[in-house]
This record gives sequence, C-alpha cells and structure tokens, in this order.
Amino acid sequence: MTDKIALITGITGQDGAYLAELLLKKGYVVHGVKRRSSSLNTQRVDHLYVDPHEHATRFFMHYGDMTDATNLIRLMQETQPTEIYNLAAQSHVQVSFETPEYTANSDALGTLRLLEAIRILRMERKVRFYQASTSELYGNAPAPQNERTPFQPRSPYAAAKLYAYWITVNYREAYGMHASNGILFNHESPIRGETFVTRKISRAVAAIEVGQQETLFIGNINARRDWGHARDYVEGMWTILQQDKPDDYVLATGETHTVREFIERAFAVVGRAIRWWGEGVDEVGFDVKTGKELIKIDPGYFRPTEVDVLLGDPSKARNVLGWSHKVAFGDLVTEMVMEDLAAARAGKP
Ligand code: NDP
Ligand code: GDR
Repeated sequence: MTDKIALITGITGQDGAYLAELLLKKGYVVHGVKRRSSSLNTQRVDHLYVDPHEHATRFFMHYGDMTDATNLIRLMQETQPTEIYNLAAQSHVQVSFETPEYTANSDALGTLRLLEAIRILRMERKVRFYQASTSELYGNAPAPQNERTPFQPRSPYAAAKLYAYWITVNYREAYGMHASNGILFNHESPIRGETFVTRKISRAVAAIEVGQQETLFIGNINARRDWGHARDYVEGMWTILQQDKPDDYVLATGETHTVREFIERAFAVVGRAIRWWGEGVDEVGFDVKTGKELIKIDPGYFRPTEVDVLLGDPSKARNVLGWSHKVAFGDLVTEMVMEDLAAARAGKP
C-alpha cells in the first residue's frame, strides 16, 4: 500500500477531476469530498470510480461540505491524508455578487475550517496543504502580476479568496505547517464549467454549427485573461506540494487574450470568420460569409466591478519548480471547440 494519501476537496469540479486522475497515475490513494446533490454531480470523475466491492480501489468519495466543520474534521481523521488539496469553492465570480455571504462561508471560512481541522487533530507536521488561490486576487493591479504584486480584490469571490490566501500564509508561519498557495491564472478545458466564458463560447460555437442555437449572448468582450489548460495547472499544484519548503507561486502562461479574441478563434475552428460592427452594448459579431449576426452583447452579463486585464508572470514557478505551461492558447481553444462539436453532433445536450 502506498504511503501517499491525498484528500481533495472540490473533487467533482474541473480541477478536482484532473488532479485525481494525475494522483491516481502517480500511485496515490485519493479521497475526494463531494456534496450531496439532488441530481448526479460526479460526471467528471465517474471514469475513475471502481466499485470497492469488486476490485482493489485507490479512489474513494465521501460526502462533505466546506460549511460543515465537524464533517471536515471527521473526514480528515478517517482518511489520514499526507496531502490536502483545497479546491472546493463557490468559484463563479459573477455569482459571488449574488451570494456574497455563502461565498465567504465556503471559500474563506471553509479554508479556515480545514486548517483548524489539521490543528485540532495535531496533524500540523504530518500533512501538506495546498490552497487554490487565484489571479482574481489582483483585481485591476497593473499587469504583469507576480507573487510581489499587491492584491486588490474586485468581487466578493476575490475578497473571500483573499482571506483564504492570508489564513494559509498565517498557519504556515504560526504553526510551521507545510501550507502553500498556488495563485493560478484562468485555466480551462473541455470539462470546464458551462457558465465560464470559454466553455460558454465553445459550446455556443458547436451548437450554432449544428443548428441548435442562433446567437451567442455575451458580456464584456474586452476583458483580458491569461488562459491555460487545466491539465498543466494540476501538475503545478502537485509540484508545489513536493517542495521541501512551503511557499506561494503564480502559475500562468504569460500571455493575455481578450474574450473577443477567444470568440474569433473559436469560430475559426469551424471555419467561420467573425467581424465586429457597432459600439458598446450595440456591438455585434457577424459571420463574414453569411452576414448573419452570431454574437450579441447582453449587459446582464456585465459585473458590478470588472477585472480588466490579467497577465501572469510565472518566472518563479519556472525557476523554482521547473513548471511551465505546455498547451498553447490556440490548441486549448481548438480542443474545447472540437470536443463540444463532437458532443453536439452526437446529440448530447
Ligand atoms: P469548479 O467550480 O469546477 O469546482 C468547484 C468544486 O467545489 C466543485 O467540486 C464543487 O462541487 C465544490 N464546492 C463548491 N462549494 C462547495 C462547498 N460548500 N462544499 C464542498 N464543495 C464545494 O472550480 P475549478 O475546478 O475550476 O477550480 C478549483 C478551485 O480553484 C476553486 O477553488 C477555484 O476558485 C480555484 N481557481 C480556479 C481557477 C480556474 O481558472 N479554474 C483559477 C484560480 C483558482 P459541485 O460539483 O457540487 O458544485
Ligand atoms: P473569471 O472567469 O471571472 O475570470 O473567473 P469567467 O470565465 O467567468 O470570466 C472571464 C471574463 O469573461 C467576461 N465575460 C463573461 N463571463 C462569463 N462567465 N459569462 C459571460 O457571458 C461573459 N461575457 C464576458 C467576464 O466579465 C470576465 O471578464 C475564473 C473562475 O474560474 C475563478 O474561480 C478563478 O479564480 C478565475 O477564473 C481565475
């Protein structure tokens, strides 16, 4: 039996699924925390599941919630992890404006609950802790952003994650825990949540292509993001926890692109050229060949406060961890569109 035991919160999310796959390949026993839901929510990890009655399995899922401290303490006691990856969060920036208190509870206090569980169980010296911190912490701080850039959170989500970032640093300093922050810039994939902008675009392109949808309604197309592939980033998370010393690292590609550019690239994958016409909320994107208006602005998707430009400087990760992204922006867009197109053609919703 391996002595590497990982506990992953947020196992059912995009990163949880990629990380679980990676750690299982590396021989870990993986315990994931999933939430009770009225409908199935384990699609991203179902392929990893092995019936414990039939085979020797190294993958286990447990019900839990970041808002339930006693549950987290019990899970930690039962699973005795050597590494904890805290990926669970209400992770949607726009939704955090609608549910600020819940976002603070799960994202900020949830992190505190996990760290306290470690202390209560006297596991400070036995376990390594990874906190899923985010480029949203930078808000509109001047680009490029690195580990020394001061944080300026611009949403309830970012403010909650700011608390989580600092409480992780504090527990490292106060109790000598091996606790690290990965400050990850946006990372996407074919299993990205459907309401994040990249996946919304790739799905819309596929649906328009097969005639299931006419228009993509979108918010701020001028926002810039540093987009990488989730598979590369979970490798970075693991590498951070393999270091002798805990520390905080930016993981990013070092390139930034607008939402507008993502849309153009995504339509180009299916052979459609997009041109833009008009201004502000009246701007539309149309198909050069057919003249059809395919993209329209819906101000309902604008945020009360926006983060305009994210561009990470991953020098520290490159120099100390030997980490750098592998999947280029264009390949990421192509992979996402092609997978959604295959699903749309197969009649999958
Ligand atoms: P997802 O939204 O895909 O996944 C979030 C996960 O957290 C899901 O498994 C979700 O469960 C779970 N979750 C949400 N609330 C709770 C709760 N109260 N208790 C227990 N579990 C909960 O996010 P990603 O995989 O994209 O991101 C992983 C982490 O990294 C998040 O913390 C996110 O904020 C952070 N991050 C993400 C970046 C990105 O670009 N993807 C960049 C930087 C940071 P369910 O499936 O039931 O909803
Ligand atoms: P973000 O990702 O807020 O960066 O947070 P998202 O894809 O939601 O937005 C990126 C940018 O696109 C603009 N945008 C739209 N966004 C959405 N969701 N839907 C739209 O229709 C739309 N139109 C334009 C947004 O305004 C924004 O500027 C993600 C999450 O994964 C966080 O959990 C993580 O911390 C950060 O990335 C890094």
